[in-house]
Amino acid sequence: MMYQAEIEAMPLPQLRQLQDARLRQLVDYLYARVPFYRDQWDAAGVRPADIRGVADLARLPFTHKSDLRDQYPFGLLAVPMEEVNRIHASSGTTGKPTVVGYTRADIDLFAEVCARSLYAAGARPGMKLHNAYGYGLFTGGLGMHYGGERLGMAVVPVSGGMTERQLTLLQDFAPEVICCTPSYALTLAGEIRARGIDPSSLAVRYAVLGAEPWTEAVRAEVEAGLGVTATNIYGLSEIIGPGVSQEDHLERHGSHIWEDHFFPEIVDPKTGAPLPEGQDGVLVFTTLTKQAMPLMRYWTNDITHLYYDSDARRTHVKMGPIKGRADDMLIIRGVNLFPSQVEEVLGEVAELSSHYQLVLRKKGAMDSVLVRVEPTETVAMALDDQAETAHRQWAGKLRERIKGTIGLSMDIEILPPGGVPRSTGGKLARVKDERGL
Ligand code: DLL
Repeated sequence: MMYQAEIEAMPLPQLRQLQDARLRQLVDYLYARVPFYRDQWDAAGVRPADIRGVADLARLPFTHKSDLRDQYPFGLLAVPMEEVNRIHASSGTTGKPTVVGYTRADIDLFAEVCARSLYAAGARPGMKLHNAYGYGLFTGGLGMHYGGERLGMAVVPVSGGMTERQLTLLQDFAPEVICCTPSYALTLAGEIRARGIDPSSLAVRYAVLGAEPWTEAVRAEVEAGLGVTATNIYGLSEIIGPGVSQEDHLERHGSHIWEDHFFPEIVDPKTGAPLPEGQDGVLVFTTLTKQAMPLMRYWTNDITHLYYDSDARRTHVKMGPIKGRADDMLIIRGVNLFPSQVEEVLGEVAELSSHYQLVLRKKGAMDSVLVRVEPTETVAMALDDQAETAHRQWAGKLRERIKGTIGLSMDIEILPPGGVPRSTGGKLARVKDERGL
């Protein structure tokens, strides 16, 4: 499976026709098969025939994560269990996990969009894929595994963790492509450096990073530290897993949403009203071709914007980086704060690395934010006895920039290299809440 121009570069009017036809089928399918949707649409006074195409989508209610929880575990399945081939689940921070079922055709689709994504990331048939996403209920491991196989790669199912062994395999198996979380790519880059391994001695050339938000500063650090071109892959279990959108390795600006299968909308986080191209809001997806558990207007909670890029080699709409999740948003002394905003500012202070942690505390009645950061190793090594002065300077610089761009005064703590918690393979929690709420 290679680049499919007839799909990926399909003229937009044709793409809309395809989406409209698929949506009409989906509406009939869900209405006939899933009581949750039938009841929801009946209550909203919308009949399947009212939905003639994606332009009518806004007439239908959203599906929220809470709906998946209410229907736990299998209430949203549109097929009998005999037709289900696989079940994944994502563990929320609270309560029951979110369950997703796949038919054989869904698994096939999952492999296809992951193969398409890997190809866009630079992977080619015949290359080896070091797959360091976790295997298990998490969709990252198995999703990328099937995608790599579909593309014709030799997949090494490493899974997360056991960094020592990962380094051995990277050296000995000489994979050209690695996929993992961006925070774990930083861990690997740090360990490679600590062992004095020259990144250019490794065969790895492409890194496909996702499952958590990351920034251009992290990209630069991973690219230098591993000797790769790093691209973004986005997805979520409810929609399918990884492979919902992917950056092109030559463009590296915005991730194409594979909208022949996943129709995106951006809506106002408060009112749910559709927002125009370019405006930040909540990303909402409708799965156009899934069988086992198709979702209508699924509210992802992820904040980003959509845009069409006429310079791109593909026509499918692009999404910007995820700014944060609507439920990650902190309100500190009345100011809305996404952790990623701090990460952005951090990227502007050259002496400091991309590793950071936010600690929330109470200072009297007020919330305070402590930013824990560390200098890059090169900078730290060159310091000698000047450390204290340098630390004070960097802390001052960072504090000022944060105040200037975000509008909040934060406390800064500079730790020695390695002082900030590292990813061990899974998703990394950047915020430590010590407020005891
Ligand atoms: O994280 C699927 C995945 C696996 C994507 C491997 C990419 C690579 P969930 O565990 O259900 O699925 O978590 C989905 O993770 O709603 C976002 O908040 C976040 N997320 C995923 N990819 C990105 C990304 C997988 N590239 C949730 N940038 C999503 C920012 C991401 N956030």
